[in-house]
Amino acid sequence: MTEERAVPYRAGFVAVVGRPNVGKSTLMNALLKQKIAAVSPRPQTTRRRQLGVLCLPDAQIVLVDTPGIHVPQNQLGKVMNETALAALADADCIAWLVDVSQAPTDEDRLVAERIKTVPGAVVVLVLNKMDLLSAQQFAIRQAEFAALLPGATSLGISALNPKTFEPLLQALLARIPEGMPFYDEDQITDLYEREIAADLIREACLLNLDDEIPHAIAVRIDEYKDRSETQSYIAATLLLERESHKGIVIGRAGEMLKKIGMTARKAIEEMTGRKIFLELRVKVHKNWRNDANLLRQLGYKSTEKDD
Ligand SMILES: Nc1nc2c(ncn2[C@@H]2O[C@H](COP(=O)(O)OP(=O)(O)OP(=O)(O)O)[C@@H](O)[C@H]2O)c(=O)[nH]1
Ligand SMILES: [Mg+2]
Repeated sequence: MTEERAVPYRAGFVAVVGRPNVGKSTLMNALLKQKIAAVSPRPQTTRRRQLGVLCLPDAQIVLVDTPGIHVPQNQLGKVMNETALAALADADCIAWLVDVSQAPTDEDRLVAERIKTVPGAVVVLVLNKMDLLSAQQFAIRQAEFAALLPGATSLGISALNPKTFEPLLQALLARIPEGMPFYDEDQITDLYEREIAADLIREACLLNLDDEIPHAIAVRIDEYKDRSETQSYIAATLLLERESHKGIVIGRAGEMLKKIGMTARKAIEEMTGRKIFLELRVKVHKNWRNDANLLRQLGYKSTEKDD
């Protein structure tokens, strides 16, 4: 017996793209009402593609969080950009996120140019952080950003305020095709818990360390064991790019590493709902951001074909 639906079911992929730090991961977490992606006040927090499966009564929107598109300084940056560009090409709809509290930057223009190269791209320009400016300033900025990609629908949101999400959801729903769901209702993301934990440890580095140092850190999970229904043990290594970073990351009498560990543990406990025992080690792997093999081992890769 087939079930009759008044509204046809819709399902599709929405690539969430934009320059770094505009709020892509914040928005994905907020739409899912669950923190699955690292977020920080610093650019280049996200390093890989991550799906967020949003199930609505008559639709499944598969959000694709991506690294911020930027001018790369190393192999890691190149891989991050390739990842974002591959997501652009594969999507049913592109949600181009910008920070409307700031004037368009060269990186925003770079993103617009990339989107223009996607044949038949369906784009919603999402002006995020509208909480930071007046309605009048918003209108001026909206016109400035819209001029970078003529023809795209644009709307304002604040990823910190779910009350602003309805017009965005309606715009996305109208732009994804009719079809069956791609994922089970209970699958929120495609990353394993251990991969999200690695990102949350990196998030803790970004929140506690200054300058360039956290950008030169990678996290490798060495062990991830459930000790019981309610407890897990995680051992992870922070890979640093230089010997001189070691002292800073460890800190006087190990204080900094302890602080990073505490921040990360809390975030992982919230994500898993379990008590976490976290052990962090530090190791130098010179120039790892240009080591293609290590980047692949760490899960930073541009396309599925690298698997
Ligand atoms: N005021 C305000 N801040 C926001 C909003 N959305 C995100 N933020 C903040 O912006 C910063 C960057 O957010 P992320 O979600 O990490 O940005 P991203 O675009 O994923 O950044 P990358 O992963 O580096 O590309 C964080 O400090 C967020 O709290 C918003 O709507 N309003
Ligand atoms: Mg991000």
